[in-house]
Amino acid sequence: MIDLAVRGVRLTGEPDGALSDLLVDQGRFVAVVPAAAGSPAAAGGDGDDQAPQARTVIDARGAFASPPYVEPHVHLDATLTAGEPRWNVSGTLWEGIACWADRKATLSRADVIDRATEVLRWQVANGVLHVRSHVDVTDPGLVALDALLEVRDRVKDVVNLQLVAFPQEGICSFPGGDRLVEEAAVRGVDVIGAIPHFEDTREDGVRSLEIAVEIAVRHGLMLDAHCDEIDDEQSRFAEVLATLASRSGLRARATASHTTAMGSYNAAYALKLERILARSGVNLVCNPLVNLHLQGRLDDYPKRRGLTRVKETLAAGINVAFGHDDIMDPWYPLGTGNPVQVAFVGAHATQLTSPGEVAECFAMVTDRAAAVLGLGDEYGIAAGRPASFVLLPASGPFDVVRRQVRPSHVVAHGHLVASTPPSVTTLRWPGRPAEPVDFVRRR
Ligand code: 17E
Ligand code: FE2
Repeated sequence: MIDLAVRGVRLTGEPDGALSDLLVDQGRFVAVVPAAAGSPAAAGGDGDDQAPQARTVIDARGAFASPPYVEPHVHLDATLTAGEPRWNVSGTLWEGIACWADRKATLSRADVIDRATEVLRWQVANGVLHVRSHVDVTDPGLVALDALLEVRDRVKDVVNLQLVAFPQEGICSFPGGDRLVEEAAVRGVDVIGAIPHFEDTREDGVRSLEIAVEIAVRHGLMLDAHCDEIDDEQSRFAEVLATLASRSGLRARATASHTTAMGSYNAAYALKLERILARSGVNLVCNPLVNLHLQGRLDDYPKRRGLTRVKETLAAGINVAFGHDDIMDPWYPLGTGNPVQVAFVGAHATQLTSPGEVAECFAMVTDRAAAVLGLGDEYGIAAGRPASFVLLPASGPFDVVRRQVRPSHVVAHGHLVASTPPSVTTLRWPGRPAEPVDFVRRR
């Protein structure tokens, strides 16, 4: 008797109609097998003999089973503070940082725990079971850091939370910035951050990356820097990050987030940079919702999109993921923490719109984001791995993104943690009987 059997799922890459069963025990997949004939076998039920008995059976009815969504970039310390103490009227990154500095002064541990937990609940309901959150450590009290360390522990049975020591106001430009990042490493963050384009000088920007890499290596941590998040084509810290990642050995354990200036570089420099990035093995994270909103604010027309070069960097063999970045905070007033919206908008914004490219956008919120977090064998649908997955009533990744399909089931370590019944729209077309519409093209 095993804990859970999921009967009749479609796995990515399988030919149409080939269904599988997922067998789960003690929180891990024990086998992924061709679907057993006959109806689902519940404990004590009358299923066929070859199918092992399970305490719980989910009849997937041909739903697409995917590893869970992975959120590679969000700011849970600031989430749900939009409008506090004032709204970001200009819509720039810089006014957002100023609004946040005011709000940061009023933070309490309970306030951070309450907001972060609320958004993690939304994320899990959307099928996200791995989250990398930045937390601003340019606060001598480290209030948000201590709160999120507690949240990380409280939620660990459901969602795997990685924390990045993010020096929002700079490592060199903020008094004691380097000591605060070091202290965050000692208190137990998973990843070291930086923000070189915000430092007062180019030299401080370079120095801040050197400090961040040194702390990461010394503590055995990963690195994820906000890097070149500005419409200034002169902002060129990605080359520094990639080179330090190569020389320090961090490589794929390092990530350059945002890199929006890449959308403004000339072609000659972009080609040079793509080679440096590819050789280094670093990851990129593009945040299409937020950078479409923040960037280009000072442009007349034509207005830049303000995103990194996603299509070109993917083609150069660089791992790129999509992140949400913000959910209702000083930098972005919208959002529900749903990665399918990120993939959908990302497809448009980066012009990844052929069927294969739309499927790639799905990978950028699942497998590619998992690689950013370094999840390795702790991610994916295969025997021995954690039984964490989503069922999507869709034919595959392209269909999920096109129709913005919600997961019907979210399973974390073998436990059903969220379920969504299908929503049905009934069309009453003149002269026809009332009929359901699901936006699937069948002819
Ligand atoms: N801080 C920053 O520097 N950049 C961002 N996109 C956000 C916070 C959300
Ligand atoms: Fe960010």
